[in-house]
Amino acid sequence: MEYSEKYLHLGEKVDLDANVVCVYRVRTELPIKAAAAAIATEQSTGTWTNVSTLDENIFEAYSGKVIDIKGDRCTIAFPVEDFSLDIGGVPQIMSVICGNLFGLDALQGVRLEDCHFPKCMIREFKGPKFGIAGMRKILRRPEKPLVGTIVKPKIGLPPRGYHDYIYEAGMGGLTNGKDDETLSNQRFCPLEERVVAIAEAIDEVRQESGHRMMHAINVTTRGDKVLEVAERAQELGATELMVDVLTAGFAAVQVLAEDPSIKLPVHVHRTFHAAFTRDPYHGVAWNAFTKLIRMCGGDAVHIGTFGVGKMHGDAQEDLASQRACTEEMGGLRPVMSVCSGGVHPALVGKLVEIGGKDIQIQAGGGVSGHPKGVRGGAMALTQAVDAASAGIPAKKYAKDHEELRMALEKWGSR
Ligand code: RUB
Repeated sequence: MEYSEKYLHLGEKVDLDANVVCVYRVRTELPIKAAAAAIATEQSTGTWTNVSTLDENIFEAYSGKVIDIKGDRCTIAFPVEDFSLDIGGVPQIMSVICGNLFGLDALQGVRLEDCHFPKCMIREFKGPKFGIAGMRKILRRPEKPLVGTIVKPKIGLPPRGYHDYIYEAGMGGLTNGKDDETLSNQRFCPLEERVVAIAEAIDEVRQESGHRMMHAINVTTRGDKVLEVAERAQELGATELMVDVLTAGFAAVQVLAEDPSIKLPVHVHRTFHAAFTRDPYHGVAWNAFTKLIRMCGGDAVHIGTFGVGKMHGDAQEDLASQRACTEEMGGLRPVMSVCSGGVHPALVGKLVEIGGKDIQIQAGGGVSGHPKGVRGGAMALTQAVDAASAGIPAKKYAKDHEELRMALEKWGSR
């Protein structure tokens, strides 16, 4: 293989308004400069050998440039002209910044750790319609973390079961409910009937207690159908939509966020992500994809539980994803970070301590596994969030909050 030194521009200043800048962690037996040049080459103007058709003008205008190397990390700038947003969009961005490079035989591992997009590209995306502020407004919950549940069991309940679960959850104080990622339109729970049942439950909660709630209906499906399914769900009373972004594709989020017919927040689940986020030496860090989801218009995005829940995770990585949700990004609205996976009331204090109040804390088993059922579990989780928001340790708050006390007794030592 012939890696051209021409792709090395170490120390050169790069125009952040005219380049997509990516950081890769590389594991290789090659000299790191050669490995970095190999990535820049493969992802822009080159291939494994010099080609007679690459003239200087093309090289100058479109080649990726290695601008920094620190330890096993290299930074590569790709000119905006390498990207095609009208036709291409996020799939084309991915083909450049996280495409063939993963398969290069000369690298034992490579991981996209972060990426920066110039304003001129971000401007081409609308971003979230609601985001943190919009969701808080709908729910009349200006400050405290949103507190939600994933209906369990994951599959099997009929529509009436969803009604009863969400009614109990709402009466227990939860602001959010959601379908699980494997639930769709199975025979035991047709989507349309589920939407209606859940809408009824949310209305009943509001009429009886004044409490507002939303529930994300999983509309993940083949690309040419997602808008149709979402429109139907909305028509029947859905209050929020959910998409599994990695199995459906980024375009599924984007169409729901950008199509004027859809007037609901979009909850973005990330089932499948650990196949490429878990290995620290190979794959993609979630914060990089979080930026793309924000550009596509996700209103709430799973970011993990800062290492405290059931899913493998790391506080620093999840904080980086949370920053990707909220940091200034070409004027796009900040996105709600969703902390989910093995969450229960005893973990809430830690989640708020690490992630602050702009998070959606949600629990499936940590609600419906409560000794007093869904309502008791919802009350316990709500009490835990109230305690953490007021800076009161859960154990202290539990002294005069029975549901929280029972939850801590069941799960507190885990
Ligand atoms: C939650 C659950 C969610 C995961 C996804 O159920 O199974 O799908 O949170 O994890 P429970 P992530 O609360 O019973 O564990 O957000 O890391 O993708």
